[in-house]
Amino acid sequence: MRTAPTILHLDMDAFFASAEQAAKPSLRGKAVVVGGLGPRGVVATCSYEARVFGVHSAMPMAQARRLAPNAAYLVPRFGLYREISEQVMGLLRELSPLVEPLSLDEAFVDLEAGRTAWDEASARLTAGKLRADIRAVTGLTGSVGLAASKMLAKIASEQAKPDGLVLIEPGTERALLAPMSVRILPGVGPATGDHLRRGGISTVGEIAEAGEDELVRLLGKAHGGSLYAMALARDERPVVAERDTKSVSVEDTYDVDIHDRVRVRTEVQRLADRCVQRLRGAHLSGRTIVLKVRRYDFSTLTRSETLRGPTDDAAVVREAAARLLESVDTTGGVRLLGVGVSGLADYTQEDLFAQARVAAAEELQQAGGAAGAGAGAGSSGAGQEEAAEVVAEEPEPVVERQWRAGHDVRHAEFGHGWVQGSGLGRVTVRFETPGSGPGRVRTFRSDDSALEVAEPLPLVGRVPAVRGEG
Ligand code: DCP
Ligand code: MG
Repeated sequence: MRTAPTILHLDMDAFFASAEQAAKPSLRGKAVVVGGLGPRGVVATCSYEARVFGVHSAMPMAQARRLAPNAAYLVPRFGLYREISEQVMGLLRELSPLVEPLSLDEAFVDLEAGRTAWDEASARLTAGKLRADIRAVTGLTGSVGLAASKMLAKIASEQAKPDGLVLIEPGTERALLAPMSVRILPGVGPATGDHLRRGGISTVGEIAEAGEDELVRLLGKAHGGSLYAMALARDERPVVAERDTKSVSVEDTYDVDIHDRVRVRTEVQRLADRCVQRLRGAHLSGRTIVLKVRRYDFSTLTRSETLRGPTDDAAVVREAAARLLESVDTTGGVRLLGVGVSGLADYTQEDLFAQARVAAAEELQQAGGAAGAGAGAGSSGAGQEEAAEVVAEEPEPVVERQWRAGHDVRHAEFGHGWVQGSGLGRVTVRFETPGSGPGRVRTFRSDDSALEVAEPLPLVGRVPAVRGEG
């Protein structure tokens, strides 16, 4: 096992609920419950303010409503959470090629492999900067654990919650674990926990005292043996990057739509360069170049081109992105641009530039309305498949008049807001945005033609360079 606390575990705080609070100023500091609102709905998560009442993930929504009748109840907006998750994972990938996401809001990072930390001091510094960056880029807080193993890093981030950083010094692990419940160990669920308790073992220290033979007797060779090792804080599991299923991509949302075609081209070049920087930072190369364009009306197109071999050459990526852009009409204005590389390999070949240009097999496709291009695209090959995957990931936004609690709307006169409630032919809207103060509530007829469904706004104002243009 390593001797420095260079494995980092990040877990965002009350993730879905925090995203909703960031989007809706009137809910900050308030009890917010996100989940299914139908009769059989369950709580996905809730804000820390709601946890005080005993509400928690996976609880039936009806029970949550009894415990916290005055909380705000919202349905999840996965598109928004996925975008934030991509921003967070992007920041993690800047720290190391070894990033292992566990869910939308949680990942392990091997800082040593990224040479961003090698001892306690550098690990603390890197983690502190990461937390500040996450806050600046997403507007949300995440908690970070640092330790010499995955198990301890995860325990540390749990202790750090909310909005904290905990480092477990190598050498202190066993003393720290000893009084804790066996349930803290990975792989110990309620059933194993009960089984151990019947065998007279309820703390991690008691596992260590019982000895390996006793554990194997109770739980069998594989499970018993591995639990005994974990109890002694022996956890050699490496951080495993999911590079085969991921792509490296960067994107920017512009405060003001870009209309100037020359400006769009320049932005695409800049994004291509940034994407290559990130690719190289991760010691990767990729075969498929993906361009993503979200237009003024939120229609989102992806175009991709698959080269014969992988590249990490900025000129190749720039040229491919520019070629892809030529097939996209941007006259109405562009609000988001992205460049990604997928089909990743962890080697590069110097001479691919010439080869790639000659061999470039252009595969264009249009994924109307699909967002999230460049992320999650498969590595296996044809651009066609990737487009299909992107479409499946995020279906076209529903354009029917369906006022879902928590979703964004736009009113011709009052501007951007969100649905606070609806029913009996009425819809109540609170008019506020991530950057505004708490807003006013107004009620409309649910068939009011001045009201339309809107996309989530970015939680943090971005790209100062573009401000004031367009
Ligand atoms: N989630 C879900 N259903 C669950 C658990 C979680 O839909 N049973 C979703 C909602 C959470 C997100 O996954 O916001 C992340 O899960 P976490 O367990 O990390 O919980 P939170 O981030 O909400 O809170 P915490 O601060 O405890 O991490
Ligand atoms: Mg979390």
